Amino acid sequence: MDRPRVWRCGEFVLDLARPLVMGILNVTPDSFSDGGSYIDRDAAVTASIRMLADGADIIDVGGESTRPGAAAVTAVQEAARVTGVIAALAEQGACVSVDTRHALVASEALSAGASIVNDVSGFTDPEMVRVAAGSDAGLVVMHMRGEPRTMQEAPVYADVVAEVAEFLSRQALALERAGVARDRIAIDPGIGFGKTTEHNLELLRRLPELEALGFPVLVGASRKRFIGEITGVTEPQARLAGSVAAAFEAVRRGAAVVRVHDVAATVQALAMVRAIEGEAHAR
Ligand code: HH2
Repeated sequence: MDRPRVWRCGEFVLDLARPLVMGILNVTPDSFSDGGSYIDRDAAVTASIRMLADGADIIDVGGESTRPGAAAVTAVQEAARVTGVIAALAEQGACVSVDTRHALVASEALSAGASIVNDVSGFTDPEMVRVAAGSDAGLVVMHMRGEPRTMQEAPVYADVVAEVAEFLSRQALALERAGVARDRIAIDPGIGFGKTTEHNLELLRRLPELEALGFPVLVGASRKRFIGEITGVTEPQARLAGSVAAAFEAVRRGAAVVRVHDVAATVQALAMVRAIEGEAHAR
């Protein structure tokens, strides 16, 4: 299957000739690595503008922590957290993604100017599919085993890559059947969502098998627990080098988009890699 050249996300046609960087903005009080910092709207907007200046292509705004064991918030609370920030960023011309599992939040975020719906439950909710089909937004279909609260309870797979690939192609097909154009869909193995360290490593190692499904592949490994387990670095903010290495290896194996906390360092690393590989220096 040909590698997709663009990812259509609302008014944005994102060129996939070089890897894209999605900067993470958590407007939550309890996210695992930066929770609490951006609960204030102005601080959230300032942090996002910084990420854009550092070279982020997309800002992913989330109002619910999906960290293992995180407490649930209502969709109304979640929408209230994200819509103001999304509107402010969209007004600045940014390509904004909303990280949500809730159709109500997705719908309000799109009205506020979001161009992408990033659904960690992989569009398994028919209401979410309906919202997606009624928009022209880009969509991220992510694989998660179970629920955030329980997902790390001894996940078992016969073949993690085959099971993730099967789920992602099934969900992408369901979106296409609902009327979503294929070039709006990206897929994501969901690093850390109901997976052990070994599962995460295998997914990264065998990423070309997901790329072969013919959709842009998004990978979010930044600061995650498996990096801590491998390196012994317990503080998420101190996992920069491990996160950059994971982003680099993901891109080398075909990832089209990397979702990261540390935009400047990731952009710098990817620019070096491209230059050494002989591609244009400019990003
Ligand atoms: N990971 C997290 C949240 N959303 N979305 C996609 N598409 N892929 C991911 O790997 C992914 C995601 C978890 O990280 P983070 O947002 O930093 O933390 P929290 O879940 O605590 O908000």
